[in-house]
Amino acid sequence: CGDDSGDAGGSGDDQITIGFAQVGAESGWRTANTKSIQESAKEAGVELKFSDAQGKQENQIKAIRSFITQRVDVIAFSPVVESGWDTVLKEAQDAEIPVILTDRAIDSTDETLYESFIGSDFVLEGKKAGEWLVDEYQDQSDPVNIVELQGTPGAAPANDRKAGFAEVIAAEPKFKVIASQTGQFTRTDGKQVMETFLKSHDDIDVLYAHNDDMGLGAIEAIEAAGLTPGKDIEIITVDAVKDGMTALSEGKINFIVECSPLLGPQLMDLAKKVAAGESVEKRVLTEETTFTPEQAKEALPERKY
Ligand code: GYE
Repeated sequence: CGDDSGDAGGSGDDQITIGFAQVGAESGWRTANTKSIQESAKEAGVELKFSDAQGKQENQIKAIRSFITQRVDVIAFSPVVESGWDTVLKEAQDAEIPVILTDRAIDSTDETLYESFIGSDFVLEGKKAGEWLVDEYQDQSDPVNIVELQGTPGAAPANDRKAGFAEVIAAEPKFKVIASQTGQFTRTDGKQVMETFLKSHDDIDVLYAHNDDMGLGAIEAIEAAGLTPGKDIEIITVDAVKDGMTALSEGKINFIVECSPLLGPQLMDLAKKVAAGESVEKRVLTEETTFTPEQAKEALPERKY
């Protein structure tokens, strides 16, 4: 595309170019999300310029600036963290390139900086995790000691999953979060941080991990400490990727709140509309469910990611 020096990106036909700045490859969720975006771009006949920021905001900002220079039709990205986007998004706006937030939100007060935000309600996910816990321990009056593995500091899903969970369990003082630290949404950090939790606390009842990968890493640490995950320590995670669902079906995880990474088809749809100057919904919510071990067993054979 773009042999005409006058119009590098927005050619007259309906082929559009999307510049997508991805967070990185920190988790199974992210891998499935990348695959969904790449495959659906191909299916939709969209040219995709894909950049992997390796977890760094500065790399995402660089990628967005390069998409502006290349004059793509639409910029989409999944913000590593919530804050610090106004300047670069203003640059996109000045260049008249529409932006679609994918998966994660930003905390800017200027809503004109993006056309649409497609993704999950992370506060709701945290609440669902909390509600399961309240129900699970309804007959117990003794304290319930919880440790929490948070996602990437400053990321919307980390902030919101923490907040939603905290709000629900605050209703009952028996629930105590005795330790809460980031595990960066990765298996390695999840394992490492769980090891330190286990060293400083011998009374952990529950682990709440903001994603499956950290939960899976923590399971290794729990087993290495001679404890049984899912029994000695009950585990709640978020995402419901295949490895998480497998651990759930084996009873090593007790409950998973689903967060769908399959945002590709909807993103292509939105991008085409936005590029054609059509108005789109400012907020597109992903539909999600929750899984118990029995439900995981049933869902696993059909699970695509
Ligand atoms: O839950 C986690 C990933 O932003 C919803 O990022 C996404 C989160 C997902 O690394 O596994």
